[in-house]
Amino acid sequence: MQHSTLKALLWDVDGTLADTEEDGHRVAINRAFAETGLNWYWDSELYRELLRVTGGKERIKHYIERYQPVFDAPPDLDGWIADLHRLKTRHYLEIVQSGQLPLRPGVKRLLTEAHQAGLILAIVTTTSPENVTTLLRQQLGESALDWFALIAAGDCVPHKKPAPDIYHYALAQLHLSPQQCLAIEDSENGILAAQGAGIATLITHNEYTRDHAFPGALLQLNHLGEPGQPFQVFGGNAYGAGWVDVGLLQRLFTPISDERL
Ligand code: XBP
Ligand code: MG
Repeated sequence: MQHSTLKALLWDVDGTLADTEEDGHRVAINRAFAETGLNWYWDSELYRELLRVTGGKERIKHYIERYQPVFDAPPDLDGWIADLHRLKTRHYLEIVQSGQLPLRPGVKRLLTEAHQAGLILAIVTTTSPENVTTLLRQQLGESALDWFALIAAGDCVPHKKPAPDIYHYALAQLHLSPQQCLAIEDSENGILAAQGAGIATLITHNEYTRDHAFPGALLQLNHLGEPGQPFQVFGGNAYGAGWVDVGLLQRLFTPISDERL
């Protein structure tokens, strides 16, 4: 087993940093549908299924193909979807800027502690870049953006999660090996992407992803915990801890060695 020191935390955004899907992305896309004069509506039950497709544009296209087969699609459907998605993103940014999407338990504490401990911090997400910077600015303040060595987001790679592309891109940009990194994710697509790049992964599931499968997760929790608000363990060994701090991450950190891939 090749042993490396933990050098970097690679953070997913939606469902991990904050519960952005139910009251953020889902509300925003429904507002975009309404503003465009479409009678489409994604309730929570349908959205749970649609979340299996990552990427807002890809999700809209999947919805049309699967649920609106008789939709009179414009000649340039991809261009039309891109315009609709830009409208959705505008609504989403308004929701983020209103402060309605707080960081999940333990996120601000662990980001701060990891930054102070000298760990490299990076964002590795399927969502659009402006969604990330706006959420970080709103919830952590302008200066916190400097904590992140990289924001790898959205269309910067051809294939979104569960493909490992975005994680490979992040490793290349950071000049790090997978054995030096730990990913923090919330979904099956997320862990498949991270582990596909050989990166050990800690899961904090949410109401949308609690029934997903997380094969090989270092730890599966309901959130990162706070002193006085302990996490619940759903998989792995947390050594009796009640919240995730740098010390626990270093104790947990077991790089995925080649023989485990
Ligand atoms: C989650 C996603 C994103 C969001 C919507 O990304 O799949 O597509 O649902 O954002 P992650 P966009 O969990 O990797 O952060 O509409 O900007 O794609
Ligand atoms: Mg996610």
